[in-house]
Amino acid sequence: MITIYTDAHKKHQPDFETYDGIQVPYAETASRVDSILDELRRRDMLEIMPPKHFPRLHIEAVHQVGYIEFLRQRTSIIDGDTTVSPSYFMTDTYAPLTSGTYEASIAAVDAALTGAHMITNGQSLAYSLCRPPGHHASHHSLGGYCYFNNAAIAANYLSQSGKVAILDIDYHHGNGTQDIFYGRGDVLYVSLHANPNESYPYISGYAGEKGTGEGKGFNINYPLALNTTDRTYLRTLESAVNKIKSFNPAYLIVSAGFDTYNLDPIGGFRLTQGVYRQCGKLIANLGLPMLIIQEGGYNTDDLGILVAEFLTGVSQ
Ligand code: Q9C
Ligand code: ZN
Repeated sequence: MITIYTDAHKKHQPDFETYDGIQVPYAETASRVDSILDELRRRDMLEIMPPKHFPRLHIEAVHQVGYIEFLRQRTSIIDGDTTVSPSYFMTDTYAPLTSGTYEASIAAVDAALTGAHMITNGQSLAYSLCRPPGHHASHHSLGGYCYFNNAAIAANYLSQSGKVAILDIDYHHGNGTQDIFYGRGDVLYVSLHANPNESYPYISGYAGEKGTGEGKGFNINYPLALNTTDRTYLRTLESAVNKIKSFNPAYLIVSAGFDTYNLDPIGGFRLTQGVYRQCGKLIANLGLPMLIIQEGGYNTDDLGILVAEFLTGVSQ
């Protein structure tokens, strides 16, 4: 398994996120990545490839230029280790800025695009270990630990060579990815996530959100109840996979979050370690060229195990 990775993410280590005006510890830590790298190495599954740098036009195809420039300029004037809670271009207060946030976010996009490029060159499977994650970032807004939408940028890049399906298995609905492709019929967005009436991001993820215009029917949400178990999750994933099969895409992108785990400090599902390998197998059964993009997952003790199990499943 090729893991596309650079340690540029370490430039982004905010001290806090803001919850109802109160500063609380930042859950999206750099140590998440160590957990993943350590476990893949331990299992002899780690083959690191550094990302190549891609021109900004690929980001501009998805995000507003004013928003990209805001991130670049606002972070460039941040002093030392200060963490800034931005006032503009935000969906919520869970994506603070540091002096290295822009560079780290660009590196995460490069990891996603490098994976996408490899897939168009005949590689059947790649894993982009992106940090920060991306699926909550929309055309001109950050939120939920996300700045640039890595999966959306990779999907848009791949869409130049064929239809693309995005399967989002993070605990949270990928509001950014949904927004970006809501009017497009050439990119299918399918997401399994916690019911937005009881979980973040609250603003979207309902089953009735099906796309608009040419995109009508190409946005599929599976909201799931708190305490969802392996059995229900796998059954739902099977339906999602069947929708992707009917769409008949040339490429599959998986927005892979692991905050669905029963011991995740943020998520509210009850998935066990063993289910991630089964999820991987189910998805791999589609037989599509596949780019896996890292999203959430906050139990740093076990995150590496969950990722390794999933990657084992997709490789079988
Ligand atoms: N008390 C990702 O998994 N925190 N982002 C909600 C509510 C924000 C999650 C906490 C969660 C963002 C990529
Ligand atoms: Zn999440």
